[in-house]
Amino acid sequence: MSLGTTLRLTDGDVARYREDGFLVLPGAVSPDELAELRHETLRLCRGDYDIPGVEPLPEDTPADEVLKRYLCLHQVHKVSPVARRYCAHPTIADVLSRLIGPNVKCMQSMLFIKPPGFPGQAYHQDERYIPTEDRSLTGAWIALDDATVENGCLWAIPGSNRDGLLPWAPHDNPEYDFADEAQGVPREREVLVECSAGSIVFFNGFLLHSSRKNRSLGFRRVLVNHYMSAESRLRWQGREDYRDVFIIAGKDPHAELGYEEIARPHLRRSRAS
Ligand SMILES: O=C(O)CCC(=O)C(=O)O
Repeated sequence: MSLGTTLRLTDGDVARYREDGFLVLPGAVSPDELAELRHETLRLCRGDYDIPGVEPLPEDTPADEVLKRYLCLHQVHKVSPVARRYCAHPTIADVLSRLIGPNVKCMQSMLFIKPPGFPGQAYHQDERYIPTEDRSLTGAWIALDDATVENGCLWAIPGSNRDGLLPWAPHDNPEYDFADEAQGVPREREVLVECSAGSIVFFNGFLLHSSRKNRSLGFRRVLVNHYMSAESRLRWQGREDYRDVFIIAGKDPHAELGYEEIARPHLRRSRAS
């Protein structure tokens, strides 16, 4: 399926993004595209692709049985051509050319399933994990289900994108999975980021954001991909310049360096409850 219409940002959208550090674009993914992404989520969780730890199940296994096993699969675009195609969705490419610059590369995909009772993510800043040299890290969070307070939507601290990185520390809060928690989060500024299925939430790598446990009876599926300026190198995963990247807008000014195969799909460690 070729991917759909392009939603363009207004100057006001861009100004709001610079101010708040995130932007919700409703209706960015069409109903047909959503159906394709949900079907691919099922295939990935059923073990149709080779992902360590994902035990293959028969094709006629009910969807709920297939999906209830995992919180999140990392780097799914390395095995799923569908996920790879959606990393470069025309709307994402167009929006990121406005938010980041003309040349944009992608280095990561994560498919959250978040079954009922599964935990959220403690407050964090993505640049802590994927440090760019030019603050250009940006997430595109594609909602495959309505994201609500009940099922564990995003929460964010608007404006935190304009500050630096906070220190972080381990926590034992069962609301969240095992990843560390930012310290000194100004929770009095916290806002809820609810959105409908088909929305894309774009967010800056310095934005403090979190999500809570899924207290609903359904899944909260999201494909979230990370991008940065192709001008800058990426010191990541022990590399001086991580080159397991692909261009989704413009060109690669450093194409002569070539590309590597480094990332492998894997399961995220989680506490289910
Ligand atoms: O979707 C979630 O629950 C958290 C996503 C997130 O924290 C991220 O993509 O950085």
